[in-house]
Amino acid sequence: MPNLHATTATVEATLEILDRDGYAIIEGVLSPDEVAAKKASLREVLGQTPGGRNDFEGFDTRRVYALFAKTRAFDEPAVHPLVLGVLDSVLGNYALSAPQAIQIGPGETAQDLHTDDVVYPVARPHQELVVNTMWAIDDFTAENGATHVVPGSHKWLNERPAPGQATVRAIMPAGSVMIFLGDVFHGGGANTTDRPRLGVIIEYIAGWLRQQENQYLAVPRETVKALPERLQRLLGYDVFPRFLGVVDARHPLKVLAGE
Ligand SMILES: O=C(O)CCC(=O)C(=O)O
Repeated sequence: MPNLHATTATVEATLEILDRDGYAIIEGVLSPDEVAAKKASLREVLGQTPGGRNDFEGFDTRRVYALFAKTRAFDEPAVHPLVLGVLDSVLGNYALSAPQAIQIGPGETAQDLHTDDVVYPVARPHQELVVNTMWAIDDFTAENGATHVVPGSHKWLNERPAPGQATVRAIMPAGSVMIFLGDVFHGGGANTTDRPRLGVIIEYIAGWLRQQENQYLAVPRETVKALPERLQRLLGYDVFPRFLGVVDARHPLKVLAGE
């Protein structure tokens, strides 16, 4: 299946592919200038970020957690209309979970195949709980660690990836986004090149779930106050009808604004 392109991709076409394969790639969402600016915004913070602490994080991989505290470069991608159109349909009401930049360094080995909704102790099959987006800030190639995906595995019940499981690779030029369901098996690829591969994951969860990263502590309140309301809500300053998330019986946006 060829990748979609931002000039012609629709929410409906993306949903159809997501339903069938568990992931969909849309090329050309960010311009080369936007990609360069986003990469530049992460350069310094990546320089101060150590390698991973275990095999899953990747010893040769740098992960920038608490992303929305550290750069404003992903505020717009987080609310991209095509992505939100898909989220409206798949999750309905949603919040950001664990946004992070992932720079897979030379020499990194392939990550174990996993699902992102595994953090929630809910038996399969279940309604969609998580939708993730991987923004390619470098070209993703088979050699530099393009994400492995097991197409259709979002429909598995008890099946798990076999040793040597066949996968497809999320090969995509910088500026693309891969949208993938929380129950599809995937994992970062090995990087056999001499250059790092940078991607940014912006992950969303159903609005009634606990965010994987505690955004109330991850992003300083003064930073949140300066953000557009849509992003404030996505960071968790919202109410899932009717009462989830209230503060002293008030809407968190009002409390945030000091009203
Ligand atoms: O970096 C990638 O390609 C995927 C990483 C991933 O799935 C994860 O860290 O959970």
